[in-house]
Amino acid sequence: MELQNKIDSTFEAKFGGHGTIYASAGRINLIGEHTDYNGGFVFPGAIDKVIMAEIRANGTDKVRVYSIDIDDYAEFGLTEADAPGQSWARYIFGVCREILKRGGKVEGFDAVFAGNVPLGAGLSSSAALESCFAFAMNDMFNGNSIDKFELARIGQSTEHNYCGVNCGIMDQFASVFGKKDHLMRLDCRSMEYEYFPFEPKGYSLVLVDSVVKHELADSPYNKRRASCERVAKRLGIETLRDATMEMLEAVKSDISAEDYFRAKFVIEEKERVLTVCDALVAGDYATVGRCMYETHAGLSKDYEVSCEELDYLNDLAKECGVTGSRIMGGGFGGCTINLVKDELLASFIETAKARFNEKYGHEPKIYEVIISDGARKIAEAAH
Ligand code: GAF
Repeated sequence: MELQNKIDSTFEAKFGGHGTIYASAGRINLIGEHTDYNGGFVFPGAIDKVIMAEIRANGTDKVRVYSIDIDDYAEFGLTEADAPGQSWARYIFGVCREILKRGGKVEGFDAVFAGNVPLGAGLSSSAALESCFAFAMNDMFNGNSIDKFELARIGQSTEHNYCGVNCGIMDQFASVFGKKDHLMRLDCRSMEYEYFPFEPKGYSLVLVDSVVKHELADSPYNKRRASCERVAKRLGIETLRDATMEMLEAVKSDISAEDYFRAKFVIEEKERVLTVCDALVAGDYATVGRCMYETHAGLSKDYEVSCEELDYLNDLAKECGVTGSRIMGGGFGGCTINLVKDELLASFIETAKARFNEKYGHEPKIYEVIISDGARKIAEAAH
């Protein structure tokens, strides 16, 4: 309620009156990293941390938007030439443009937004922002005629065309389709998905945020994707979804060592998602946890998207007897996701904080994972 009240009073102060309030969620991913753009499986869930926006049509062809968290204001038109300079505003501009390009309708509006999805933690604050505005534009100007998958694609295309990240569909899918107490297994080739109840008995999921973000030059995320696409091309297949280790070994001498290890990780990871889904249904948390550690090792050694701080957090988890732990999201900083027996939770958190602080001079942030709903309307304009 606190977030909603802050947004509502700021909207009133900036624009007068009230708009309609929408929200969309950040996400966790239990397993299936860097598999989405390879046509593989992912297993995310939306969380209780959101980006929330109050929005009202203003009868012009201009968008006027204020970000409370950044304390910055942007104003832009809706043609391609009107792209705003601020990077945060390009997410909103991109969503509007992608809807218009698809033949949808967007008119001028006033908006105020804020959120509690930690930035740079790998919890997809940008997908939450895109999904919040895509959902709102659909409701306000398109009579909810755009289907949910298209809303997710609008967010993804925004990343590709306006933010320079060639991401897969996982984050926007999770943000739009999230359902309280459920994880979702998505097949990123067929786009079939299934909800899995997530109520681990005797275990908790906890995120340990290193609060480091290694901004690496030359877009390492896009480079990982390019490696995978090169190997798929060499194998004569559309995506690595159809690759096996035997196929990869057969071309090993024709591809770079780097590309080989990238593809090896993806081939192994897509199998792990299926193993984890089955194990979860069977209540076999030991297998879930083992796969999480394997994913971390692969992301660190083969895919090379971890960093010293996250490897250290992973080692700490192992040392504390945590059932499963791994870096989560795109990598290069952010947090680990940990599956912890309830009786170990307090001591693990205490140890992780103290030891990380000793080594890196600051405590990691801890977030308990609460699986929640995705994009939604919070309150009508006349609230
Ligand atoms: C980022 C991307 F946006 C996702 O599409 C996905 O590839 C993820 O990294 C890695 O699994 O969050």
